[in-house]
Amino acid sequence: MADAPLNWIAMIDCLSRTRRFVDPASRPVSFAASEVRIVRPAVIIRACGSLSRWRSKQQRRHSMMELYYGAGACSFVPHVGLEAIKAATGEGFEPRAIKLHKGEQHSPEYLALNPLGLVPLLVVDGKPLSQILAICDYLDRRYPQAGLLPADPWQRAQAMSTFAWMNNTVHPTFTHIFRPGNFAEGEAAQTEVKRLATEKFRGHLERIQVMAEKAAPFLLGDKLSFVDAYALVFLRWGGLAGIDPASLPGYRAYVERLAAVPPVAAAMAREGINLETYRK
Ligand SMILES: N[C@@H](CCC(=O)N[C@@H](CS)C(=O)NCC(=O)O)C(=O)O
Repeated sequence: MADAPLNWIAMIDCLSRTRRFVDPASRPVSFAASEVRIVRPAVIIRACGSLSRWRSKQQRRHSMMELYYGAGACSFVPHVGLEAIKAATGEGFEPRAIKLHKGEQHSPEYLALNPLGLVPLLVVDGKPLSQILAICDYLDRRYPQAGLLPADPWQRAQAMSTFAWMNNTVHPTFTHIFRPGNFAEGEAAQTEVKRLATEKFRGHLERIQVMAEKAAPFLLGDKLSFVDAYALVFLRWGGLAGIDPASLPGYRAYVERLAAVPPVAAAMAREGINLETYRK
């Protein structure tokens, strides 16, 4: 086949951006018109293909996501989200375990990243983002193809309403059980805080059970979402608070199904957690 006439300026521009052809450390290349050879289209196509592969690799390299999480903590919610994103898009993340029981969240290195001393923390290209709702909103907007929140504005608002209730009501109720010392002084007062919070927490779990009994198969319908991951966390926490999951059979059956869904199972395996947390 005869060589086709080509726009050689576009070709040189394309090639000069491709590492395979030009050493990035070298000075900019200049060409005299007489030095330019006409090249077959196939060569150009190969060069541009390799340029675009190199660019995607650079983009991935420049878009590193790290998740700081504690095993069994609320950070499980974005953890499941990131596993779902990995399954849907191939985009990976770096998991960074923080041992909450050893107080690693209060280390100077971690406080430099998150002065709140809490997990989860998502670090994107070195920039930290805290708060579950903000992290999950960011992940969903960046990777809508993972379907972690509904696209329809009204359905999304309904989902956010449940998600916000979980984050601002159910979650802090458990904090009163787990860390009563943050809310009252003296043993008797703390025991009372714990007792009252456990009662309220059970009420919240009963409300989630009503939702779980309608799950089809997930709380928001046919797609796994952040609220499913939160629901699993709460049933596990309930067990730690002495709430027998057998007393919430609809909720337990839904969580058992959920635990087998690949992104959920992957996050559980990494965190080394299971559903057997109940103790009297
Ligand atoms: N409002 C925060 C709550 C985060 C939070 O309470 N994280 C807990 C784990 S579930 C934590 O890091 N606790 C560490 C500590 O209390 O020292 C969010 O939405 O991210």
